[in-house]
Amino acid sequence: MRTRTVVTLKLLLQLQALLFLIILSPTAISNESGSSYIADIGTQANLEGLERVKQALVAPPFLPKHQQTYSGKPRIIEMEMVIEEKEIEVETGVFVQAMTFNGSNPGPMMVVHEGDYVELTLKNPRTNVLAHNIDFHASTGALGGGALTLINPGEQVTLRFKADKPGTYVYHCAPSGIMIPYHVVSGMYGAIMILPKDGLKDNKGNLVHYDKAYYIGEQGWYIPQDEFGNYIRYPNVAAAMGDVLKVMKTLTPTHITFNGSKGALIGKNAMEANVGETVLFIHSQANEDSRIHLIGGHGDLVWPGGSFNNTPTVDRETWAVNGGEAVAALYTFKQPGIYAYLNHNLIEAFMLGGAAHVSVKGKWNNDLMEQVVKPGPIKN
Ligand SMILES: [Cu+2]
Repeated sequence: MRTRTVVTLKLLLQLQALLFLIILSPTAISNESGSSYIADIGTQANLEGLERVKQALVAPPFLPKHQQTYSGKPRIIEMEMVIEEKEIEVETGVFVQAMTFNGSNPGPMMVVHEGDYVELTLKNPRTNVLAHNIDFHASTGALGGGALTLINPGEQVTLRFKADKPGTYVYHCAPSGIMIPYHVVSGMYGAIMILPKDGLKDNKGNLVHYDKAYYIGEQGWYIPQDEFGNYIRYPNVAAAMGDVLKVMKTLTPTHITFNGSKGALIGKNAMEANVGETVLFIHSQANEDSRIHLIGGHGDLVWPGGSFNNTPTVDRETWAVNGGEAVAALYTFKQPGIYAYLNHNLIEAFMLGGAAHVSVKGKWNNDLMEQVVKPGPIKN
């Protein structure tokens, strides 16, 4: 019975995928092999003489190896991601049927330079149940590439787009209709950083360099509960869908995670830095709004909306990350200790899980702060 439901759903989704191509993408037509392409091309890409470079993607919070400045000709940066529908334990004993790019939540951070071409091969293994695609907020046209990348289980597709807007941008799955929020709040998003060729600049136009960079993907999960309040576990993303959509409609997440599970970046998995080091934090939220605060520190430079063409704002206490964007913030640590990096809706941070730690080593600076008298009884 369950198998039949899944198969029927699969067929429905494939039909939906076909309708999506016809309705939402009037310029996308199918050739004989069934793949889609854009008709009536006005400008052809000229890739002659451009170097091809493969980028090995890594799981967040880490970034792939990259140069902070690059003065050569644009390159074609080849990447590959495999879509994985999988179960994730968001907190001890609480499971979700997640959808992921490359098996991590969030998907990997990509790093290229302004003017480069991103050439992504996306694979949807036969073991998955649903059709998926990718919408790059950094790209231009065809629903951010979504109209050209919809693939059923057992298919792969390759998309190329020009990274012409420097900044940090979300990418996410966007199949069609209600599937868009379902896939995104099931974890199917990540981010790309497009660095200016001459590097990041402060508010006065001076070059800035970072010693470390971390990528944090925040998201709300909407996990159904049974009549006794126990979280329900499902066999796959199709079986979970009806109940999860009901919880999604309340707009009230049951869990908020920084990188896939409560405490994923806490304790031995805390982000690390040394006093004197400059750290770039890239924070994305693909659905809900957030407001990021580093307790005991600041955002020395924060690029509004994640665009590196904006002059960074300085000395921020808290900065907005709107649903659907990635924002970069730079901070040079001046004191050692454990810093909480969190969503400053403190209910979301401390009761739902939206928090991480940065463990900073080094020498304390009494000039910046000192406990002058230890706690003790009140004296008259
Ligand atoms: Cu998807």
